[in-house]
Amino acid sequence: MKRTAWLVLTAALVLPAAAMAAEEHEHHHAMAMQKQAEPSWVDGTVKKVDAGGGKLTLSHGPLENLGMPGMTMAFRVKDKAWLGQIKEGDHIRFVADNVNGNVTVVKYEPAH
Ligand SMILES: [Cu+2]
Repeated sequence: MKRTAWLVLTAALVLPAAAMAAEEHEHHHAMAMQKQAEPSWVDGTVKKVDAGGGKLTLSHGPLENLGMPGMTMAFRVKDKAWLGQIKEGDHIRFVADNVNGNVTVVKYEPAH
C-alpha cells in the first residue's frame, strides 16, 4: 500500500517534469532554427584600417548570413568611431550585414 502510494506520487511528480522538458527542447530547437537566419558572429583579423575612407579590411571566416566564404575584404563600419579603436593585427569577433547594398560591420568586440 505504501509502495503504491509512493509510485503514484512519483509518477505525478515526474511526468509533468518530463513533459515540460520535451516542450523546452522543442522551444530551444525553434530558437536555433530562427537564429540561422540572423546575422552570426564570426572571427576576423584586422588587415587594414582606413579611417579616412571609413573602411576596415578584415580577413574573416565564413559569413553564413551573407552566403560568403572566408576571405580578406574591405567592410564598411556602422560607426566610424570604431576605426579609432581598432588597429592592424587586432583579432575581433564581428557581425556583418548587408546595409543598403554594402557589406557592413554592424557589431564587433575584441577577441583573443
Ligand atoms: Cu568577404
